Amino acid sequence: PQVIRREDYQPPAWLVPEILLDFRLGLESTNVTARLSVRRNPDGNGSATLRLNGDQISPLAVRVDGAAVNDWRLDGPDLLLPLSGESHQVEIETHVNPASNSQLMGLYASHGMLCTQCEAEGFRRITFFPDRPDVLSTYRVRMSGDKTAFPVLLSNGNCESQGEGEGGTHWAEWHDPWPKPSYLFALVAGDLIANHDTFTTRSGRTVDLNIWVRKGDEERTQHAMESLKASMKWDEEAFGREYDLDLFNIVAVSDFNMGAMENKGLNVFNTRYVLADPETATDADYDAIEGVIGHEYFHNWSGNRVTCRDWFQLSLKEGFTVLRDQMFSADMGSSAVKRIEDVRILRSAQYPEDSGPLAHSIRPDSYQEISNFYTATIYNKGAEVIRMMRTMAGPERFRAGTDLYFERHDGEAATCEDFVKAIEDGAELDLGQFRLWYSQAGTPQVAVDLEHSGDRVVLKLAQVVPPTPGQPEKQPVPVPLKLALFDRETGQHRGEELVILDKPEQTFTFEGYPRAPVLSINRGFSAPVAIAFERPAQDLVFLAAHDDDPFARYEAMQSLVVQHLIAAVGGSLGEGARAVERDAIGQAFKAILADDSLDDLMRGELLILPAEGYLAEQFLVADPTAIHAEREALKAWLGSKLKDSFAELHDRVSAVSYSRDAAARGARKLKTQALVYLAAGAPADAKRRAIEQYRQADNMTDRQGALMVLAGLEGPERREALADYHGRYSGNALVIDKWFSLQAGSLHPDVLTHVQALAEHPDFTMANPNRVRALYMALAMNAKAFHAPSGEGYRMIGELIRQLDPINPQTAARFVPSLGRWRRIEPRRAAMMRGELERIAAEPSLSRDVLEQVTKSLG
Ligand code: BAL
Ligand code: ZN
Repeated sequence: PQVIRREDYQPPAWLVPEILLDFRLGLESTNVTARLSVRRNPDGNGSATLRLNGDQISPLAVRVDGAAVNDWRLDGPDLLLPLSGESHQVEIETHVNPASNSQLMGLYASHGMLCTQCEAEGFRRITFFPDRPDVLSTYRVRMSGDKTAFPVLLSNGNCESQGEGEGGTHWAEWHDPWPKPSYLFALVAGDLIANHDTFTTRSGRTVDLNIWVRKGDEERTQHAMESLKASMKWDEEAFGREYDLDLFNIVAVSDFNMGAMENKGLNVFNTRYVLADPETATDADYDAIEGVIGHEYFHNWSGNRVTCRDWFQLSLKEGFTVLRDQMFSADMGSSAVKRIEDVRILRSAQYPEDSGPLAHSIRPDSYQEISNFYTATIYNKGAEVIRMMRTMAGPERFRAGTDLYFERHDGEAATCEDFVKAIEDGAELDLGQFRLWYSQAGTPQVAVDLEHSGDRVVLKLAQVVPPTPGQPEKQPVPVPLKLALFDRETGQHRGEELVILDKPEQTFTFEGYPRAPVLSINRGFSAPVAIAFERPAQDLVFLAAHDDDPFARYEAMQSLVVQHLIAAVGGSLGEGARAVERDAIGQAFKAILADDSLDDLMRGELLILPAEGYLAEQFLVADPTAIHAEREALKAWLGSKLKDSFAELHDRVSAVSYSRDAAARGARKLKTQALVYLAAGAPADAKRRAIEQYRQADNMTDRQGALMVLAGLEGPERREALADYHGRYSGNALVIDKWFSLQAGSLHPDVLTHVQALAEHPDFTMANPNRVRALYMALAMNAKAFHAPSGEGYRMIGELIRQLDPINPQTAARFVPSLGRWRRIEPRRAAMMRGELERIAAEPSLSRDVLEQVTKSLG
């Protein structure tokens, strides 16, 4: 397969300032005529040949300046057209069958509607075009189709005219005044209904807002609409960015590869990030909707007005936009809890990527299939890297930097380097060495040592950036670390400091400390690094109780538990030491349960045990069964030791009635957490409570929490609750997705048998990515089932990848990393995981998506 390299970038030889698209729509047959105004690029290589990318399409007709031509040729999937002059009108006709498009890239059919997904390279499955993000065009789109099947016809920009056609058809013409790359093109046609509202921008313009859904779903769009209006207001205030069209449309689609897509003026969303009401959506669903609506809206500036020069710059728009959506959600709710959640995602999804065979820097150097690079590294580590610039500059200077970035590059296809330079100039920050964060992969490891003598504290820091595939040697990066030194008697510190570790080893000295202080470091998670700091459990207990930085408090709890579980799994813990350490953890839990100064949302964070994936990361070679067993044993010990406290907690929060305010959401979070600990330590009481919680539930958070606990237990109550839930919500695809996930992700010993049966269930389909992920991603993330000693979990995921690849390669490839971590798993299982990858690699025709991931994972 061809490897695309960043260093090979060449400006396009031809530009396309304008394009006119004419769609004659049909579910099984759509004809597309594209008229391109092309102009030779003065900065291009002067080639007289216009290269138009295609993918599984063929030209029905090619015309240049109105005359049919036949001197074009195909170069693989691309069309090459010789052109003699400086500018021409090129017209091409193509034909597509949306109903047979199971890849869900390009133009496809979903439940009788037509929609598009073009990022990254889907536009070339619709028509021939220079399908690269640095070719910006203004779009006029005409579409016509059956009025009954497609009463609503949408594209980017504004609808300029519409009318009736012959034979029960109608048509509409849309115009988007803002030049954009082809990946931001969108078209939707279907029988949809809108939740309509308006937003008045800070300059006084009224923007029409529509959220389009299938009939019957409109009642569940209000939260999305509120989130959209809040996003529009927030971007004006936080980044000075105002919306730039008179219309903003969102369409919800149930068959969708991604979460959502930021097409200019016409965002297309996976239904799961639009539809919510208390009966069917959990609090986490509500939060996710707010975050994704914000994310896509914020792309209007960070992505659309300033786009990417090439796909190696993907983090330019994604990292920055994730940071913006994180800041937005933090401002809308609890910033402390949001920060903790963001770090948890980074550690569970990105750290394993950074230490595995698919590790890549946030600005990669090469790829085979760009769809494989929509990763936690590009998105979440990308956001952390930009967040570090903000930490070093401070909010005001950072804002000056982003203002300068938007001003300099508005209307352009920019690079990550352009962004860094704008922040450097606007925020007056030297980012010379900092650029290494863009080019080097791997999570920096920072070793911490603290010495105290007399009045002096000496902090010794050392960093190593570990080798990653293709990058054996690394240089030290600047690591901004916020820290505080606590007096262990008063529980106070003298103010937070920011130190920058930018050498392999560095020492920082602090005077005036007659008592050895307790160090709180990487406060607020100021740098995306792994800290190694061995210290007494009592210091962690102290910070868990006293740290005034909420993230640091959470981190102290996590470290306390991680230190204990590493020792327990490693077999280095005698019974005496185990009892002492468990006691320290139990004391810390008790203090958190009793601390009146905590709100329940934050209390919930402090009571979460570190994820198994994060624990596995602490070992060079992990034994997932041992990690699972020790973690469950600790959970059971806590559940039994503190059963009265958890029962009391469950009683207290069960009395709080449903509302969307923070107190009630905190109560619901703790309700299920208390159940989870009780299920591990006092199962009979937990079962009774879970049944009661399920029966009394007037919202999905409570019902799902109870069902999750019941799904892990034996007995008829489990079957009854699962059957009740399925019957209650049959027909609601998003809730049935949860029904699949809960079973595949459960603690029940027979999960693998359940998953096998669920794959045969009439509600299961390989055609819907949400349903596939609901069943199989839940299994791949269920460490106990996935890593079952028989290897059956690996076989099921391997078989899924082989079966799904011909249907939807993009989604299939997302499952490869779970098997790809074989080198970090104990040898017997590693051999079985590797065996599955080899079986996939032996398939006669693999997609580029899966082939790239499998080859790199085996390499
Ligand atoms: N651009 C793809 C979807 C997203 O990140 O918003
Ligand atoms: Zn995005």
